[in-house]
Amino acid sequence: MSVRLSAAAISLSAIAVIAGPFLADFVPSRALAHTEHVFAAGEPGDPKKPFRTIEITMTEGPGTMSYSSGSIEVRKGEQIKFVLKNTGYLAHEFLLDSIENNAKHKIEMEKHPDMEHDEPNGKKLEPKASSDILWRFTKAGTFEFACLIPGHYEAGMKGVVVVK
Ligand SMILES: [Cu+2]
Repeated sequence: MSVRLSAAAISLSAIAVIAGPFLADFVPSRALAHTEHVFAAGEPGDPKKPFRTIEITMTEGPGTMSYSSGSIEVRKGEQIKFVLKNTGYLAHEFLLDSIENNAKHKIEMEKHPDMEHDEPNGKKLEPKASSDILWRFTKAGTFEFACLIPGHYEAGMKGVVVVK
């Protein structure tokens, strides 16, 4: 990691020498690259194209937290509009990603539990809030939606989308 960072620092300073005034243009695009995202589960949907709507509620029960659906099957290429409703008393999330990415993200959330999510593949919903996600499943496989607020995943807030 430190080797890669210092290599990047060297190439940046080399560019600074060569590019001079153009560096100002270069730096912001590097910063933007950080927020660019290759989504594991497909891509943001196109509202002009047909989609199927699936409503998912999020709530808590005695000792449990869950989504109203724990397993969803879709066809490869299909667009799904997830209509999300938090009917509980706590904030919840719906983060659609690969199982591996959610596992990594979960570790980050344990360090930064107040992380906010409002992304094409993930939303955080306050109690009684609703939102939606339009998603196109371009890849076959098993993906996961999860709430990574510490403790929620363990209490049952996870589900799978099986794309065939
Ligand atoms: Cu939750």
